[in-house]
Amino acid sequence: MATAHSQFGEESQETRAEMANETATQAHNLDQLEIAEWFESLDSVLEASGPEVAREILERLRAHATVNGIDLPFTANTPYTNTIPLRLEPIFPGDQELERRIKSLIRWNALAMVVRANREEHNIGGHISTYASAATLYEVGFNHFWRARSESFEGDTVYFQGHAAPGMYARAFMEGRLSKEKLENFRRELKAGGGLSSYPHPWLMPDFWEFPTVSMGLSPLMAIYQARYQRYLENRGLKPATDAKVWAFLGDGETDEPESLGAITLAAREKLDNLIFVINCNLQRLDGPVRGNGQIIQELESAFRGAKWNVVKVLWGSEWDPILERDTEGLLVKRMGELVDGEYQKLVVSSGAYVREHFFGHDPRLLKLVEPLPDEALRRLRLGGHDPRKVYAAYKAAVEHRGGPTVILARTIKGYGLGEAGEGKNVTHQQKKLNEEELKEFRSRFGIPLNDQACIEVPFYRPAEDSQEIQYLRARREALGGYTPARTVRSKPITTDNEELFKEFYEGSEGREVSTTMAFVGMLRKMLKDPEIGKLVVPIVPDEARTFGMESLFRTVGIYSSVGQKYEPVDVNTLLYYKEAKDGQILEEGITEAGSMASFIAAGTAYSTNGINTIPFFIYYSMFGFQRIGDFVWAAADMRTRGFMLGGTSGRTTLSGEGLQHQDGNSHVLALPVPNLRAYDPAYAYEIAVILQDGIKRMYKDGENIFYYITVMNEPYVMPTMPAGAREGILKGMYKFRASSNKKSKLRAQLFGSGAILNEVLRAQEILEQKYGVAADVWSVTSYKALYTDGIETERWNRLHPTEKARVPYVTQCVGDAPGVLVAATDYLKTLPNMVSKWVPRRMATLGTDGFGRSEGRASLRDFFEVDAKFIALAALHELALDGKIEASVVEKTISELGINPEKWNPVTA
Ligand SMILES: Cc1ncc(C[n+]2csc(CCOP(=O)(O)OP(=O)(O)O)c2C)c(N)n1
Ligand SMILES: [Mg+2]
Repeated sequence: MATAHSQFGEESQETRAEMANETATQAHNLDQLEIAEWFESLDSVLEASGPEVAREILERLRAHATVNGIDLPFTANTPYTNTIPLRLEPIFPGDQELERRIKSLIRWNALAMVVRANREEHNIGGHISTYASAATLYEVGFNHFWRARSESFEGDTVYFQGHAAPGMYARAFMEGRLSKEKLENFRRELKAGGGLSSYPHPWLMPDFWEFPTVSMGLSPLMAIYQARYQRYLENRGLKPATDAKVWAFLGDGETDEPESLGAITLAAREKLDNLIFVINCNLQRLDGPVRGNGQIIQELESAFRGAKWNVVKVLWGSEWDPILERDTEGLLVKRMGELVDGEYQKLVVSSGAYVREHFFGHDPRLLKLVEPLPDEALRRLRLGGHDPRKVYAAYKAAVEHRGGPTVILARTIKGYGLGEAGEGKNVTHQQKKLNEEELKEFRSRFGIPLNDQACIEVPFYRPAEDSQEIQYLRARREALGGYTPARTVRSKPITTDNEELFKEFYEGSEGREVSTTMAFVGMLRKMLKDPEIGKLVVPIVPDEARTFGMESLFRTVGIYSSVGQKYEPVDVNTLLYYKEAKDGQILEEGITEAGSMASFIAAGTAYSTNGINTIPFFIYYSMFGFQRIGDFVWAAADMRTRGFMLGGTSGRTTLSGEGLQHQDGNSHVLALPVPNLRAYDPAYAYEIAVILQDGIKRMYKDGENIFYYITVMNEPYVMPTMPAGAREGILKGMYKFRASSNKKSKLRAQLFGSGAILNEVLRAQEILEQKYGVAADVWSVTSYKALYTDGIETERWNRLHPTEKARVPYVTQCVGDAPGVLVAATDYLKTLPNMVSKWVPRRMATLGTDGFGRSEGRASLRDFFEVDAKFIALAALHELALDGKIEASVVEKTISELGINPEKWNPVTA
C-alpha cells in the first residue's frame, strides 16, 4: 500500500513537472508584442493615475483570472528586486563622498583592531567580515537616523549585531569617545587601563552598551518586546508618546534561531510601527551559505509578509538602475529571481567577464542589455546594502511607515572589501589575519592615507580634529542629539523603604492554611495599591495567572491591551471578569516564557533605557523557566536587569500529580551560575515579605544591579509569625526557626529545611524527639546560593589575607558550635546542601530530589524521593549511629518502625 502511494506520488510529481515545463515553453513563446502591450498599459496607468490605481487594477485582474480558472499559486513574495523603485527614491541628504571616506576609515580601524589583537596574542579572536558587510547599513543609521537619548527625548533604541562590535568601537574612536589604547586592548579587558569587550556587554561596559546581542536570536525577540514595552509605558501614561524607534540588526543566518522569528506576529498584531528590523543578508553564516540551494531573502520576505510586516528589500545598488530601466520585458528581474544563493555568493565576487557569461549570458536579450558596459563596470555593479542611497531610501520608508513594523532585507557581501583575504568566501567569518599584500590592497581599495610601509603595521588612523571627516561626523551626531550607543541611568530612585507595606505579612495567617503563592499574590495586590511603587509594578504572566490565583488582578488593574477591549467578555457578569484595557497593568503574554522574559528584561532595564524605574514581577511555572530560557536569564544579568522572577508551582514533590516534565527540582541549581541573581526558596509568607522589601530597596532605592529568583509553591499550610530577630538570617540564607525544647538529651541534631520541605523537617523534629529522644533544632534555609556565595567569598578573603583575623562563613557562624549531627533536606537536588557542607563542623547528611519526577500526590512523592519526615528522622539516626552515639541495630529497627522498604526504588536512577 505504502509503495503504491509513493509511486502515485512520484508519478504525479513527474506529471506536474512536465506540465510546468510545457507552461514555461509556452511562456517563452509568448508574443513579445502582446507582453509589451500589457507592460505599456500598466505603465500608462501608473503615470496617469498613480500606484494606488495600478494596484487596484492588478488586484481585480488577479480576481478575474481566478474566476476564469487561472490557478495563480499563492505567494507572499514579490519579485527579486528592490521594493523602492528608482522613481520613488528620495534625495540622499548627506555628503556621499565624505560619508564614504568616513566609512572607509571606520572599516580600516575595525579591521586594525582585530588584526592587531591577533598579532599581539594569537587566537584572541574577533570578527572582520560581519562589519565589513554591514558598514553602510550602520553608517547610514549613524549619520541620518539614530537619535541619541537625552533628558528631553528618550532617543532611538538600537540593538547592534554582536559580531559587528569592532565597527561600533571604530566609530566611537573616530568620534573621540574611545582612545587608541582602548582599541589596542580590544578583547583584552584585563590590561592596565581597561580594554574593550569582545561583544556588546552592558555588564562590562555599562556606559557604552545597552543590549547583549551576541547570543544569536535573543536580540530580535528582545527588540520586539522592547518596542511593545515602550508602547505599554505610553499607554499607561508613564511616559509621553514619541516617535522614537527600536532598531534591531540581525544576521541572515541568525534568523534560523527559533527566537528570531518566534514573535514576529506579535509585532504586527500590536502594530509596532516603532520597530524596524534590518537583516544583513550577506547570504552567509559561519560555515557557509545560509541557503546555498535556496534564497534566504525570499524565504524571509514571505515569512515577514505572511506575518503582516512591511518588507523593504534592498537588493541592487544604483548601478543596476539604468540596466533595469532598459529591461522593458521584465527579463532581468526574472533572471535575478532564478539564481540560488550559492550561485550569487560566487557571482558577486567574480570578474565582469564571468558575470557577463554566467548571469547575463543566460539569454541573448539579457546580454544585449549590458552590451554597452565594459567588464569592469559589470564587476562594479554594487548590491543594495552597499549603496547608501538605497539604504537611506529604505530607512526613510521604514521610519515613515505607519501601522506596523518594518523589516529591511539588505543584500550585502560578507567580508566586503577583503578581496583575496576573504570577500564572499566560506572561511571569511573567522578571518582574523591579513598578509601584507592583502592589507595593502584593502588600504588602496578604501583610500586609507597610509604608505606601504605604514600600512603593514596596521595602525589605527584618525584624521585631525579639524579635518572635514571629523567635523562632518561630529556635526551629524550633534544634529541627532549626541552619541550612540551609550548607556545611562536616567530614572529617579524610589524614596521609601516600604517597611510598613510588608509588615502585615510578618504576622502569619492566624491558623488559615495558605500557600506561599497566595501569600505572594496578597503582597503583590498590596504593592499595586501603594502610592509610590503601585504604578511602577509590572506583573508579567505567561498564561498562568489562574494557576497562581492571580485572576482577581485582571479586574482590579486590568490586562494591558493596546486596543482596549473590543468585545464583551464572556464572563462580564462575574466579579473577576477578563478585563483588557489600554491602560491595563498586567502583561498577560500568552504561552511564551521567552516573550515574558523579554518583557521582564525590558521592564527591568527601563530604569536606563526608558528612564523609568518599573518593577517587574515575572510569575511563571518554575520548571519552564531556567531550563527553557536560561540564555535570556543570562542576558538579563548582563543587562543589569532589576526585578523579581517568581518560579511558581515549584518543588519536585510539592507540585503533585503533574509528573516528570513539570515538577521542578532543578531551578535553584540552574540559578547558581548567574552571578548577580539572588535566589531564594522561602517556606513562609514572612520570609517572602522580608525578601521583597529588602529587594525593592536594594534595587530601586539603592540602585544595586541585582535581580531575584524566588520560588513559590501551591501547598497550603499555616503561615507562622516571624520569629524575633529572623530578618537578617532570612536574607543571608538561614536562621534558626525552632529550637528543641529538650535541653537535656545527649542525642542532638541540627536539621536544615527549605521551602515546603521545612514542614517535613519540623515533623521529623517531633518524631526524633518523641520516639527516639533526640533533641533537634530546626533551621530554615532560605538560600543555599547565598550561603555558598558567602562561603566562597570568605574563603577567598582568608586566602588573600593570611595574617589577618580569619573571617568565618555565615553558615559556620550559625552552626559551628551547634551540637549534634547534621541533616539537610530540600525539594531540589542534593547538590545545594552539599555545596555548603564543607563549612559546617561535621559530616552532613543531605536529602534531595535528584531524579525524574512522577505523577503522584505529595505524600507518595516525598516517600519516593526520600525527603519526608520519616526519611529525615532516619538520616539523623543514621548519622548518630555513624558517630557511635546509638547502635546500628537501632537504625535498622527504625527503618521497619517507620515503614520504610530498604529495597525500594532508587529515585536517583529510577
Ligand atoms: C546562539 C548562538 N549560536 C552560535 C553562535 C556562534 N556564531 C557566531 S556568528 C555565527 C554566524 C553568524 O551568521 P549571520 O547571522 O548570518 O551573521 P553575519 O556574520 O553573516 O552577518 C555563529 C554561528 C552565536 N554567537 N550564538
Ligand atoms: Mg550572514
